[in-house]
Amino acid sequence: MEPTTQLHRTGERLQAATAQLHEEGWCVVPDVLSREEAAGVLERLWAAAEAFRRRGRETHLAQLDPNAANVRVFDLLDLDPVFRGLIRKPLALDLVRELLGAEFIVSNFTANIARPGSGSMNLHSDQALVVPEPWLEAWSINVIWCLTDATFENGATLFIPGSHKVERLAELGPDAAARLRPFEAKAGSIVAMDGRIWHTSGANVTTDQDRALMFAYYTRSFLRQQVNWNVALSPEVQQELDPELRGLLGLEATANTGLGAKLLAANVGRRTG
Ligand SMILES: O=C(O)CCC(=O)C(=O)O
Repeated sequence: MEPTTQLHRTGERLQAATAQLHEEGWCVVPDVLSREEAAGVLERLWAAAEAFRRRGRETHLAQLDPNAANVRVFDLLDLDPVFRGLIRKPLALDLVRELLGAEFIVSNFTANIARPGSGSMNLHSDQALVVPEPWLEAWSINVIWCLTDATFENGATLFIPGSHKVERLAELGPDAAARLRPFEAKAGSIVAMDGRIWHTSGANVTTDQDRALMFAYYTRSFLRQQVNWNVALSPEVQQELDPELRGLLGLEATANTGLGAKLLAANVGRRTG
């Protein structure tokens, strides 16, 4: 295929994906990484999990997962530059910008490897974790990096279609769990999920397949991040960050001034004289 045709097709695919993100609250973009690249990142993730444990941190969190078959890795951005590359991947940032607008920051970046025998966590929306109801607009988005295939059997994330329209907890209804559907995607795909979508991890009922996903969580820049990057990133890592990444992490000296700047520009009710 001619490179321009290929670009055109990629553009069309992305347009369809972003339209779906707006309408349905989620979309899957395949082949963001090749299978080989995804396998390479997965190798680095396992190394990061080891390094995380060497820091004395647990990869099983009983408050999140029913057993140790879920391997949780936090501190990704501190542990390996490969993750600092993924968090700012232009295509991921395009999807974020599409939903949240130009002003957003990185709230968190974590991994959950669901190994055979792992079970589901509690149903939640990521926006509900950081903003009290009502949830009227998309103020957050999760970009899920699939490092392995994600299937219903190996524990793909389960979500409730249409739940980005849920404004209050009481609207979820008693049959919420019965409405769950899997986000199935190939290794190397991105699943972009509006922060208001209600979801949970699936149970991995296979005997021999890991399901490895990484969750890059971005919010509007007026929301407090889940992680305080000033503390979570070592001084050495902070030293190497360029201004763009510092800005994305909310590490520049200025914070939470975006809405003020817009208000000033609107020049509302200025006294004349
Ligand atoms: O691992 C999954 O599929 C979902 C994880 C999740 O929603 C979370 O950790 O908040």
